Amino acid sequence: MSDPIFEKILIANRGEIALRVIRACREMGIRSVAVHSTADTDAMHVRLADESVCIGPAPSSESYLNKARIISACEITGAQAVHPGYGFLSENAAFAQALQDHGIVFIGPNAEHIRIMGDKITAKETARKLGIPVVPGSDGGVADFEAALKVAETIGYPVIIKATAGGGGRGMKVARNPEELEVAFRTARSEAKAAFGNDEVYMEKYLQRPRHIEFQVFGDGKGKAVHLGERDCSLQRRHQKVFEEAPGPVITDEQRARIGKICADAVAAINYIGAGTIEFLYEDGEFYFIEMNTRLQVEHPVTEAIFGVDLVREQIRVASGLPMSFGQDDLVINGHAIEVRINAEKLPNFSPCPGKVKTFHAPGGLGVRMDSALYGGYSIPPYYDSLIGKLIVHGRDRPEALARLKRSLGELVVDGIDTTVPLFHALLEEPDILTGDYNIHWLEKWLATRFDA
Ligand code: MV4
Repeated sequence: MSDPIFEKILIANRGEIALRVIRACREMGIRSVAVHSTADTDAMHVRLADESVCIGPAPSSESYLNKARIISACEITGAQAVHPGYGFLSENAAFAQALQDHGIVFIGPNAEHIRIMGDKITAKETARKLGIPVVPGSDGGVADFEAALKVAETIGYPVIIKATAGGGGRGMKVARNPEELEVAFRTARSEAKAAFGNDEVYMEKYLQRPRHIEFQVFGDGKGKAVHLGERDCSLQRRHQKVFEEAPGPVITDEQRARIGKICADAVAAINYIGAGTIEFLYEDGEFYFIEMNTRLQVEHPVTEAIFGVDLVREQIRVASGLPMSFGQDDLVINGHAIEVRINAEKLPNFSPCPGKVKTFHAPGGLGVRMDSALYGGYSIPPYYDSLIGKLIVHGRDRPEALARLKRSLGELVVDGIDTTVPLFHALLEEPDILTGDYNIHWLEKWLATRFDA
């Protein structure tokens, strides 16, 4: 093996994340292959890649989610590896396995790690055994209402019932007393069955006002791993993050070092390879594991900003067998970063608003990064996610990052469609946002009082 770096990588994704991966490839001297649906012939990722393959019609199920067509595209173009981005096939264990069976490298964790973390009970059990603090709750699945009552008596009300096959907030029910538990348990079961084809549910103590704090981890697949601190992603609407920042405004250096080491040691112990995120709920100074994501996340740029690392480059390095280019001692936080997600949506209802972009002007200047696949004259197709750009700002401290966010939002021009930009102008007038005093319920409460009162 003279040169372990791949010569050609296929990107099984679209939009800004496809550009993000193409850019890393170009800096590493690796050729890039875009795949696209017939609705994306004019998309920026197709233009920016070295070559492209049309893999099917507009619906994702027939294009970006079609494993066989993506593998065929690898064979046609001679791509040696696939970067899945986020969403689509990024956490699909069968896809990772199928690529391996075809001698193609999946740029991500191995199929077994994806599978373990995709099952929320197995994930929690694995986390607990690895020394990660977890939310008190049932040991595994809860078979019937009688068992649910016993668990609730042990951990105390309120409790939350979650679907084993769920995630992203779907299929959850809260109960504050035994009467509510009966309804919640049966509803959770039947909804889980309908939504995921699996009616297994588990229970946890319900945390009433937590923050969503997630730790970025990275492993070399050979027992070495690091953490890159946390992101606070508490500002969400219907389980969609809208504003993320790093470091977390209320997390201390001591907490970061302690929980970060627990996370890094855990992923090292399982020989985890590549990027991962360990999600916690944080309340009253305590961290409680809820899930692990085995992919690069949408909000990875805030971590890149404060640590000065290129996470996609590292993913490609370790997938090709090279060592990570940094160790824990090299990872020092510099300043503060904030990301806002700009969606093609019309306020106040966040209704998707695809259409033709007349003018697009991205902001710039010191500490400003705009990741977007938009261009003037582009027609946003109605088939995919409404994310059209991420504005990431970096400053020496949080107030500087906030000032830069306000300044750069003012420079951004997206004409022809509605976007969520006005939401961020309004948020930047809120004292709680300026001080960092928010939790997972803050945004929905604020939206309700502002728009529904
Ligand atoms: C919880 C919780 C409170 N207590 N678990 C929602 C998505 C999924 N990842 C986990 N979720 C929650 N789990 C316990 N034991 C509250 C939520 C939750 C939430 C979590 C993170 C970010 C936003 C949220 C919004 C509503 C509920």
